[in-house]
Amino acid sequence: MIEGGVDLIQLRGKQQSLDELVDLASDLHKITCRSSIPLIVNDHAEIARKVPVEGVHVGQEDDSISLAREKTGRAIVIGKSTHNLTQAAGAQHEGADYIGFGPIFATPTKPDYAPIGLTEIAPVHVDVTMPVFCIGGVKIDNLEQVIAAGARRVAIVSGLLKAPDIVEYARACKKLLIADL
Ligand code: 3NM
Repeated sequence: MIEGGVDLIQLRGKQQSLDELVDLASDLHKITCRSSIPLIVNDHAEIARKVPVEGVHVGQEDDSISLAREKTGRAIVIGKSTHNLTQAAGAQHEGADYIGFGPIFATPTKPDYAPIGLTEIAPVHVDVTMPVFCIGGVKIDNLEQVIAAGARRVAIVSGLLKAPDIVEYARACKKLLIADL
């Protein structure tokens, strides 16, 4: 992914224990820091006390931004998942550094959430000033559509992980995103 040009990486391991995630974060950080790619850990702010990750990501049901900041004990990027315009504005008010916004399309990676579609992508960029990462079912095949709807940044999970050639897939996605800047 790094070779293909991703700008940051999030470690998301819903099935892993905290100890396993600490070990994974530590191993991953040795790789990401060589390329100055920020590593963000999902859900567990306390990992940031043990591993020098650059950020923590929380969901709507997880710690508040301020509690997550407190748990890390240091200056760090904190992002939040949001699923509608109200939550996006709320995350900005709460002091998030960036938001995830989605799921844009239905996705088996997050099966319990109804897709929000493309229509709120442009409005969310008007409502909030921090970076917005559109997420959920985003793939190389629909990326141009997502960009045309107003997205500047995307987070891709299964598209990348299932790609026959991850480097080329990341590179192709990056090319489409950069072309639109
Ligand atoms: N969060 P894929 S959608 C982890 O909407 C995650 O907050 C979402 O995976 C949200 O690229 C999602 O495989 C899954 O669809 C993204």
